[in-house]
Amino acid sequence: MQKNWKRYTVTSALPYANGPIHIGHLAGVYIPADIYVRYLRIKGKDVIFICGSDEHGVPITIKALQEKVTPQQIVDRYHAMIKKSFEDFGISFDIYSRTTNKVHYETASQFFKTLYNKGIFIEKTTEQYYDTELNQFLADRYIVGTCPHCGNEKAYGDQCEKCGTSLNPTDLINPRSAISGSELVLKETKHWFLPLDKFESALRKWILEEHTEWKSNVYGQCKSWLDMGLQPRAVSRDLEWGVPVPVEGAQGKVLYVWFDAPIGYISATKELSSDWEKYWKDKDTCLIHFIGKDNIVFHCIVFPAMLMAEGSYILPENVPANEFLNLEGDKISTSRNWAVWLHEYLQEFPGKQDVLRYVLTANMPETKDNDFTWKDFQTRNNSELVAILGNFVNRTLVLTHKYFNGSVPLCQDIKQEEFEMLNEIAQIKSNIELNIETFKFRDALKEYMNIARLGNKYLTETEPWKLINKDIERTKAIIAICLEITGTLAILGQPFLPFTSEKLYKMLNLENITWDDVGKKPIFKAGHVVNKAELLFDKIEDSVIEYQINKLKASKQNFQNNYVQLKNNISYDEFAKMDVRIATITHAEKVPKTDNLLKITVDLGFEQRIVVSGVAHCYKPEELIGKQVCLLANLEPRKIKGIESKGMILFVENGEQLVALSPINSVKNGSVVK
Ligand code: B3M
Ligand code: ZN
Repeated sequence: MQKNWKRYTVTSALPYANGPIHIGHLAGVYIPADIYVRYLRIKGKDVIFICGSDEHGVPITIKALQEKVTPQQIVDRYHAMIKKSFEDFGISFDIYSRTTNKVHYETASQFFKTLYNKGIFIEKTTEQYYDTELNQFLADRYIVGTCPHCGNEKAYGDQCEKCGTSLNPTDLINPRSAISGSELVLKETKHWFLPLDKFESALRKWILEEHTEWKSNVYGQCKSWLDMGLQPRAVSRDLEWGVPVPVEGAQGKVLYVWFDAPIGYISATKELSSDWEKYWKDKDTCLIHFIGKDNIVFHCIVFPAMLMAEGSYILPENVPANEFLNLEGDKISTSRNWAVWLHEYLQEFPGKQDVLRYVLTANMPETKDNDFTWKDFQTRNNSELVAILGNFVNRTLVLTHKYFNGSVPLCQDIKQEEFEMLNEIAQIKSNIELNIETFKFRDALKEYMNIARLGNKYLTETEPWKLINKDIERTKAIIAICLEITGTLAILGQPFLPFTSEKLYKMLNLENITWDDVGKKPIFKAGHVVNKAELLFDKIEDSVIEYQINKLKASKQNFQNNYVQLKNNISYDEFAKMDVRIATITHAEKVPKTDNLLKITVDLGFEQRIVVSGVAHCYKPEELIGKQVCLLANLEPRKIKGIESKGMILFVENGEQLVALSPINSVKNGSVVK
């Protein structure tokens, strides 16, 4: 440990609550952070481990629009799912919060107001595209048009995904709304800008001079951002979903998600501890941000500039960002379902969290992108975890029970080379410590496994089974030494393999021994009784791996057949909440001043309902009269163009067309769809 810090605040990037998490998240951010924090705790440090769901931002509102639900419903679904996945994998946060919490709104608003009142922001009025049908400004991602570089007609306002050019919305030819399809008009709008240029020299000094020890991938990216020169950056957006801008004249404007999200670390700390300020304002606190490389600019430039501007906060001591993990040679992609989702992994490999933690640590993309393959997963499980670590522990415990009834023998006959081996293990422990403290987790894990390799080699070479009947003292010494090594593996394995360590502690009846004791005093006293061996790891067969590889191929195929991806499983209880009824359409008319909306009256038997549906491009009003349709009758009513729409008529997507769903026989209105 470098400076003797009084305490540690460790944060890990707040995952967007718009989808489940996958192995890339674990390898990039959450396993390194968890190893580091578990180590600090074992060393007796005062440390808090902070995370939570990032619940604002355009991707969430896009998903809500796609699914015709509210953004809150999206974040509620995925916040719960993500939180459970982290718990299942032993990512040991002290708090996993969320940025739609009240305390976050208060904290983010107050932070903005402090900067606003200090006159930090530049207020600028610019022209932005406005959707006259929806009556709202559109974020870049909601604007589509023709790319001026390659002619792609579905380029977005921030980037053309075909040729990769980054764009401004005003670069697009024939820009239109990606939501309503309507033409757009340019309208003036005011936003607040953080003058990053004003903090450029302070940031340059802080990073390039005072933190030359940062990882080269982080240091290098910061240097190139600083060398390009920093520009003022808008910290507000014309959106409904987000933390409202807390000043006069900011109606319909929210904080830019990357302004509010990092403040989520602070608000989560407030939730965790009334003593939160010492973790964010005391110079003796070491603040560490674990993130992926795509978040470096926000954690090393934007957020530190915000903290400098506010004036009372400490700055991060280190930001050990990892690179990306690929999957079977291809980028992990949510939209292409090219991922290993944590919730699915646990269904298919129950109880094997540590196998995945081990493989992802061994392949951690610490300095460059790396690849996860199912073959490597199987090989590391079978030839490292089973054949080395599991095998050594198992043989040691089996022999201890076979020769000494499970009791640790008195060891009186240690040879010089055995002392040397135990010293080598003590040295390995120091290497593990140094590697963890300098964020080299792959190397730390390799060192850890060298202890198991040494144990395995020692047991194989000394062959106690050949000595037991002719030299009991030597047999006692060998078994006692193997138990010491097994105990060392239990204690030093805690940051990496928490589930396995817990099993080992139970098998060895380990207690009252600390990390620091290892290598300084014997772990076991003669006569200590250990329990029977349990299998720590079992072999993974080829068929299991083939299934996983075929599953990935199928999702690639699926995507290529452009089936709409299946949504995540829901419970029967969730399905049962929906109340779908049969109703007859008795009247339909176009909604004035709209291209695609019909105001439809349906007869539910027990009542008449008005529903607004976007199907004018598929049906003339008169075509619908008398038709029986399926109505989601208990959907929260919504105001659409001033009309209260109560429910949703179900249509099937058929390419660009929408086809009404109708029972094949006519039934009584109000009948329940099961
Ligand atoms: N929500 C995650 C990402 O960019 C982003 C991190 C916020 S940390 C304050 O994938
Ligand atoms: Zn293009």
